Amino acid sequence: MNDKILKLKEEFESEIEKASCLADLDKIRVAYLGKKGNITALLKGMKELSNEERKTFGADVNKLKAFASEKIDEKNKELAEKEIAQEIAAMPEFDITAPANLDRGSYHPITLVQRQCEAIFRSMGFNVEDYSEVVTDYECFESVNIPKHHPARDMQDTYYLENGQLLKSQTSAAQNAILRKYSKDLIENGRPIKAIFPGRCFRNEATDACHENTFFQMEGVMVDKDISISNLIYFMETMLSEVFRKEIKVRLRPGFFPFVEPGFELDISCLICGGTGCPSCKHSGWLELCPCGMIHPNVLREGGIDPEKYTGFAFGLGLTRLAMMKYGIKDIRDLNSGSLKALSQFTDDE
Ligand code: FA5
Repeated sequence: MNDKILKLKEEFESEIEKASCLADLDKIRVAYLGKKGNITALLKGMKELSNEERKTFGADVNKLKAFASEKIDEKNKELAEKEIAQEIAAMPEFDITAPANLDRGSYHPITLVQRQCEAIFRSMGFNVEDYSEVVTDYECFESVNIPKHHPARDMQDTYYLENGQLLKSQTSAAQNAILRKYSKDLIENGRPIKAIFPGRCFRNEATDACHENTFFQMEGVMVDKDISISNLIYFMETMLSEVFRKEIKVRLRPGFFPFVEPGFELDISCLICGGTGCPSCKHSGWLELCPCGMIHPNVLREGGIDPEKYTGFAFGLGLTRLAMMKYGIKDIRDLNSGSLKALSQFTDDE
C-alpha cells in the first residue's frame, strides 16, 4: 500500500480509537469520507499519477474507503449502545409510591355521545360495526344507488385520492358491506339485520358554526319482513329521549336521498337557543340531525336481499351535531380545535 494511504489509515485508526461520543464520530466521518474529506481528496489527486500507478492507487484508496466505512459503522453501534446505557442509568428510578398524575386526558364529547348511542342501540339488539375511512366509489356511491354522474353526488363535495379511492363522505358507504355480511343470516335463519356503524366523514365544506370538513355520523339499518316507517320513528324517538333524558321536539319532513324511498329529514328543535334561532341552527330554530328513510329496493338488491320479501329502514345520524346539542356547544369548530381547555370539561355523566 502506498505510504500516503498507509499514513492516512493509521491517522484514521487512531482518531476512531479516541472518539468517545457519536458527535465526535460524525466529525471523523465527514473529515475522512465527506465530499471534502481526506480519503476523497486522495482520489481527486490521482490525475497526477501514471496509468499503471493509478490502477493500484485507486484500488488501495477504495479499500481504505471500505475499511473506514466499516470501522465507522462498528464504532457507531458501540457508541450508540453506550449512550443509551448512559441515558438509562441517568433516569430517575420509578417511584411506585409517587402520587398519580391528576392532569389526565378526558374522552372527547363526540366519543362520549357515540358510546352512549352505541349502548342504547345495543340494548335494542343492534350490532355495532366499524368501517374504514378510505373507501371505493362503489362503496360510497354506486352500491347505494348513486351511479356515476348522478347529481346527488354534488351534495357531498368529496375528497378523492389519486388512486381513485376517496375519503368516506357518508357512513352510508358501509351499508352494502353490512347488508352483505348479515343477509345470509336473515334469509336462512330469519334473523333481522340490526346494525349501527359510527364513523368519521370528510367533505370539502366551507366551515361555519354547524358545518365542519371532518365530522362524525352514525348510520343504522334494520331489515326484516314487514319493517315500516313506524319502526323507524320508534327507534329514533327512543334513542333521542335516552340521549337527552328529556322529551325532545322533533319534526319529520320529506328529504331526498337516492338510497331511501321514501326519505325524510329528522330535525330536532335547537337546544342551544330553545328554538328561537341562533347561528348554530342557522337561525331556523331547527337542527338537521338525522336523515332517514326506507331502504331503496336497488340498495337491498345490491346487498343480496330480495326487496319483494324484505323491507328495511336506514338513518344517518349526525353524531357531531348530537354532541353539540347534548353539551350545548355553540360552534362545531370547537370540537376539532384540539383545545383541552374547551374539550376536557365534558364527562361521561351517565
Ligand atoms: C347523509 O350523509 C346520508 N348518508 C344520511 C342518510 C343515511 C340518509 C341513511 C338516509 C338514510 P346528510 O348529507 O344530510 O346525509 O348528512 C347527514 C347528517 O350528517 C346531517 O343531518 C348532519 O347532522 C351531519 N352532517 C352533514 N354534513 C355535515 C357537516 N359538514 N358538518 C357536520 N355535520 C354534518
